[in-house]
Amino acid sequence: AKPATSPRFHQLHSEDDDAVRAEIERGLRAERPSISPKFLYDELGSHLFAAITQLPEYYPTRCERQIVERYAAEISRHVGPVRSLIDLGAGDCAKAERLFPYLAPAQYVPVDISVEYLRQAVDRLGARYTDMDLVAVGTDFFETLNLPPDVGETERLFFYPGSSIGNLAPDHAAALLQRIRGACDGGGLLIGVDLVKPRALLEPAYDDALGVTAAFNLNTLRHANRIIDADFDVARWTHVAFYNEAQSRIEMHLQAEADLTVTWPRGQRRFARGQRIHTENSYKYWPSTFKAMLERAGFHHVRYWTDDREWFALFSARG
Ligand code: AVI
Repeated sequence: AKPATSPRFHQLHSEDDDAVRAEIERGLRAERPSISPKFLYDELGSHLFAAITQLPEYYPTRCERQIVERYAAEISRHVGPVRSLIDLGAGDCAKAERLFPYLAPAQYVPVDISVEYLRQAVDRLGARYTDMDLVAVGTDFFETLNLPPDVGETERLFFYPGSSIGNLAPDHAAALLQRIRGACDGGGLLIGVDLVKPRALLEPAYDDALGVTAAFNLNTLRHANRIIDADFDVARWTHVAFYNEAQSRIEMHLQAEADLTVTWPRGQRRFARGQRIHTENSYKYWPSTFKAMLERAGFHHVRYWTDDREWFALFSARG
């Protein structure tokens, strides 16, 4: 039964400000400058990403939704009984909510780096699903998957939709899968994965005609300005996105449109015209490669479903 105190909010981990500043400064000073993709998601960045998911060019969200709508009953049979649904990077919780009628979890555990961002969504869910135990967890699950003791230990299903796994380099993705496997203890994993496809389909999804993805990428510079008190002039940088076929990944960069000097209290960096800051990779997988990765992480009974065009896959695996 649902405890009287649901929903509950746990903030287990938040990075300290100095570490965040140091990480950005290190990336800017590097020979091949980069800013981690996590800095795409300040408040405006999260709204811009939500707008991206509505663009005609950005197919992953729609493909995944089609798979869930079409195969929900089959997926839930494969997944088996679910007591705790643990949603990694839950955001507004909308994707998991679509599964509630099929999986009927007794407990829903949205996990995100910031509980604050989750709070509104979870309060809304609490009013709608009065019998469900809601436990929101603020933790960086790339670092650790220690969950609070009130998260049920049996019949756990981890849910990691949207192909967010694609934003990790394959060795980090494999390490995260292993960590999930270790935490699911007889339960399972439901995970969305974007598939390899021709460049002509991939590139517009990351360089749309309205320029929403460009704004999403460029907003990183504003975010960096706020964090390290730098003076990036966003107007002098442009968004670059291309498919690196050899590595099966979309790369996003920001390119200096003139010789520029960027200054912040503890440092400075010159960028030559045309020089780039790498901001994101988005890996695309062959189904067989991803299945092998899941099996190497210790998962078994791996199955996947795709949309009509076989652009996106939703994998289910037992842990
Ligand atoms: C969140 N992640 C799966 C998105 C992707 O497709 O890699 C982020 C994104 N970057 C540009 N557009 C969307």
